[in-house]
Amino acid sequence: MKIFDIPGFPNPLRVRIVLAEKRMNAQVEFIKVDLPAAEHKQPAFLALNPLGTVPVLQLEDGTNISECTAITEYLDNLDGNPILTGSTPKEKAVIHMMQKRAESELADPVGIYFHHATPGLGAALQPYKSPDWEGRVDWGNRQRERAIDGMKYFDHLLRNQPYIAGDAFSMADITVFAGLLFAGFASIDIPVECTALSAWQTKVQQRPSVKNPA
Ligand SMILES: N[C@@H](CCC(=O)N[C@@H](CS)C(=O)NCC(=O)O)C(=O)O
Repeated sequence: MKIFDIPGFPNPLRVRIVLAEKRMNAQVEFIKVDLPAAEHKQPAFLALNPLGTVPVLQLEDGTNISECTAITEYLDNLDGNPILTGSTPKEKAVIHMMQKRAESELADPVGIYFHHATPGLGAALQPYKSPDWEGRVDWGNRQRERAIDGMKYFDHLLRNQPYIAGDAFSMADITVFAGLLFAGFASIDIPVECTALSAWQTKVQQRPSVKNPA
């Protein structure tokens, strides 16, 4: 299997944590995509993922799978022993619900803020991401507020349960963790009163897969 991505970026990290949790590092070859140079907006990469985002998992038969959730489902279920995406219908439903909230209430608003209210990844990429970005700053700043509301939501949740989807670590935790990483990169701090969220972040940072992702 091949993974097209760039190390250190939030969504690639999600899949790299999954690979480490599943001990599958040796099964994957990484191919670096130059995001600041907008390599992922050129025809060769758009043939892999028309949405122009990383990561992309390419299977041996040439199938290209984008979207971290889909990639995670594939990798987690390959050995018939899912540990991150649930094994019962109820577990799967709750994990997917929380995973979606992690994207829609935290990671996505951070991304919109970063790409539309700041210079983002720089001059080569900005024309693809936000051609008239100076006209979108207000909208981008509103997403910053939404991301902070998302942090408060997850903080509230974590006051009563150890992990985002309940009692066990799951892909929803990985998505919130990556969302917070992106927020830090975009200089959106966790509010000081969100002590449960900060404590959870510290706990997740201690996991071997997070300390040493693929
Ligand atoms: N929903 C996508 C998000 C992927 C994504 O936004 N990846 C970022 C890297 S962290 C990216 O490709 N950014 C460059 C761009 O959007 O132009 C997923 O789950 O894979």
